[in-house]
Amino acid sequence: MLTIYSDDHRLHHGRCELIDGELKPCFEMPSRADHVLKRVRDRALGEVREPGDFGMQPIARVHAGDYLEFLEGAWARWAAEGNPDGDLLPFTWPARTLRAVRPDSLYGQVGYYSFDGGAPITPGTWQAVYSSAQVALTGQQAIAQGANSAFALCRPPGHHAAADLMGGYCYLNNAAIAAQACLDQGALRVAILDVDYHHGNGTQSIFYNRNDVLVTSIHGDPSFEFPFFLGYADEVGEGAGRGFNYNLPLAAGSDWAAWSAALESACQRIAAYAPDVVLVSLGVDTFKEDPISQFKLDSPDYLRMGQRIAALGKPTLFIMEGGYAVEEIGINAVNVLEGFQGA
Ligand code: SS9
Ligand code: ZN
Repeated sequence: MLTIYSDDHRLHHGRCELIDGELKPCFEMPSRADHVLKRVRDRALGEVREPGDFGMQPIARVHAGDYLEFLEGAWARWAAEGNPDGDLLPFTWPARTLRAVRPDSLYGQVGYYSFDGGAPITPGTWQAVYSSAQVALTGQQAIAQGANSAFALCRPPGHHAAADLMGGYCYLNNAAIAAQACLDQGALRVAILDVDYHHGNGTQSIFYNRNDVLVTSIHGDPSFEFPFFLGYADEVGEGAGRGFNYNLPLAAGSDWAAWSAALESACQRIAAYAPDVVLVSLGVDTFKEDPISQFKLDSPDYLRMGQRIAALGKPTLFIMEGGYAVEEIGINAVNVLEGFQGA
């Protein structure tokens, strides 16, 4: 299987996140991608290729122009205002009772364009997220040219990013950008299977009123888990999109028995949809040792996950999302790919 990877991910290295009342080093760190790449090479999965550059056009098909302009320019504004020593982080959001009108100030705008305080902007964030989207688009191109599978080793991840919102370590929605590119190049139906431990709220919101992208997601129930405000089973899509969003929230402590039953259900829905291509938002934070998650999958389970996805029999693009048990992230992610290939 072809892997697409860019070193540019290193340019994004947030310093800290607020957790349990303390500032701790960001869980979403560059060594995550290093471990995955090393495992891809150790297992001789296949060629590792640099991304091409498809420019801003395919990104602007998914994200709002004003949001992209903000993201690209935010660090320069932060530095010009004389604050270059720390990451730019939001601390006020247009929540209920406040007006969701974009203010002129940088602090106002960083709150306006985010839904949590988990997406720091650093000097290299824009270049890193731009390249991460190009990694996904290069994987999409390989599939469009006839590959039966590819692995976009994206970092930063993307599934929490909506059309004009960052959050949950995500800035540009790599999976949504790749899905839209498939459609723009002639695919009629794209299915997204989001197996990250967290609900892919950004992906859901981008396609919520559309029937050309089926969004399915298996995740920790938002009644107890981030992102808390989206991801319930009764969110089935709206308008033309009604019936084309399928959430499978699971209880804390879910193991492979519970998880694989949800996977079976998601796969049956995907098969009934008869998509031209399947995009897998591949988070491995479902792992039993993940430091911020509460599922109980074990490393061999990821082989079975890949096997079941392969049984769909569709061209499949895997797009890296979360996974914070850094030592095991490579084993678990590549197990999915090897399970897919060996099936
Ligand atoms: C409190 C914990 C926030 C965000 C998790 C984002 C996962 C992306 N700082 N956790 S896959
Ligand atoms: Zn996650």
